[in-house]
Amino acid sequence: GARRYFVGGNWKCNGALEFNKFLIEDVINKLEFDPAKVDVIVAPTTLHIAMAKVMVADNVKVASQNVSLYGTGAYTGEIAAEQLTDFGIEWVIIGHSERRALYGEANETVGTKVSNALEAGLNVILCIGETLEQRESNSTNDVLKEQLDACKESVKDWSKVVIAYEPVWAIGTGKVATPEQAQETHAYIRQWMAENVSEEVGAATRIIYGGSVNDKNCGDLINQSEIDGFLVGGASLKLAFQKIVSTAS
Ligand code: G2H
Repeated sequence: GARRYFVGGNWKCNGALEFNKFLIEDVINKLEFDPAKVDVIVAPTTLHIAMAKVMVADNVKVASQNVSLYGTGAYTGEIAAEQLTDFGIEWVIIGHSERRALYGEANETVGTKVSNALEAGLNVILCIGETLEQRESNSTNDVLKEQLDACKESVKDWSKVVIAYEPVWAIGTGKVATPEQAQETHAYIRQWMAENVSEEVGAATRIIYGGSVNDKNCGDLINQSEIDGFLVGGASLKLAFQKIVSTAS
């Protein structure tokens, strides 16, 4: 496609020293891809970022799954954006539906995190998506619009942002969006960008799909013109990740 593909592995709260060693040595470091055609990112737990950073091959970047809403200071348990950049981390996932649903991250919080992360020099994987109830009541585009509107003022340079469309009903459920559903929704997101930012930015921004992507369904999804890659959860913990990356390269 016109845009460089992007595949992220979101390990969520999975992994341990032995398992990560296997995953990095036998899956990640054996990936075959052309870095000119696809960006490959892995996001271990915060605890395991350091080990992953030392161990992964040069062509793979390590991302954080989250970032503090605040800077450095008296914020027990948090990691600030400038600490991630200081550590050499280039990417952060913000607004994942699990953080929105389980940790109360509202749209405004996501917007502030995006702003802080970009100001600190991080690149952002911004996650948006609707619930099943919202899809069934035909409010998908309204929900996405609200999520995007909340980040509009946060972003000065959209080349630092990848949008991950992750329908909540497809996350970890084995119920993947059809290629047509994803294509249609990605097209709406691109339309939002054209109307709210510019045509050029709309055409250039990577929009990736997430939600039960695996080695079986990735081929049909990547064939859609609006799908620029994937954010992969469960399947990023398996050999299947190799197939997914090679499909998008
Ligand atoms: C969606 C995705 C990764 P999974 O959350 O962000 O996870 O592929 O397990 O649905």
